[in-house]
Amino acid sequence: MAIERTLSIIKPDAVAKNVIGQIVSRFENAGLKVVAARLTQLSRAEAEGFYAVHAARPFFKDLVDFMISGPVFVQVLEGEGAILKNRDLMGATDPKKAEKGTIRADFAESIDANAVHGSDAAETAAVEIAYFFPALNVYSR
Ligand code: IDP
Repeated sequence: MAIERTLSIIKPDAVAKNVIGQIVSRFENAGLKVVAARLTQLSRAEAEGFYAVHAARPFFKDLVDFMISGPVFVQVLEGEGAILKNRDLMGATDPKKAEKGTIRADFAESIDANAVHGSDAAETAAVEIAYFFPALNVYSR
């Protein structure tokens, strides 16, 4: 399988719970490397831009309000099949439906506050990584 990069966000609910390290450990234990990372407070415009694909959805305003409710930890993960591996580690969007042992099953409360974001395909990963990290801030090894 090819070495890929994917964008991961630890959302405000998980940052507030002080579980950044526990979540990053799961990625590292699964063979993914953190090659860029930043704790940041998104502006409304940044959150709206990031989730622009969902702009017409009924939950868009709540999603943006939630994403700017506190700091988020944005990171680029690199490894074999990183995009799908990250999605598997995350679990389903709705934590009630997420498989046992996944990040969302263990750390998320609801479909709104669901602990993590992960790119869903190679094309979106490229766009999302570029959105948060200029190439010079990515450290492969
Ligand atoms: P994903 O994060 O699992 O890729 P998406 O369908 O891309 O899921 O949705 C983006 C985010 O929007 C979700 O993580 C969740 O926080 C929020 N969301 C998705 N569907 C709903 C919903 O039906 N109600 C409320 N929030 C939702």
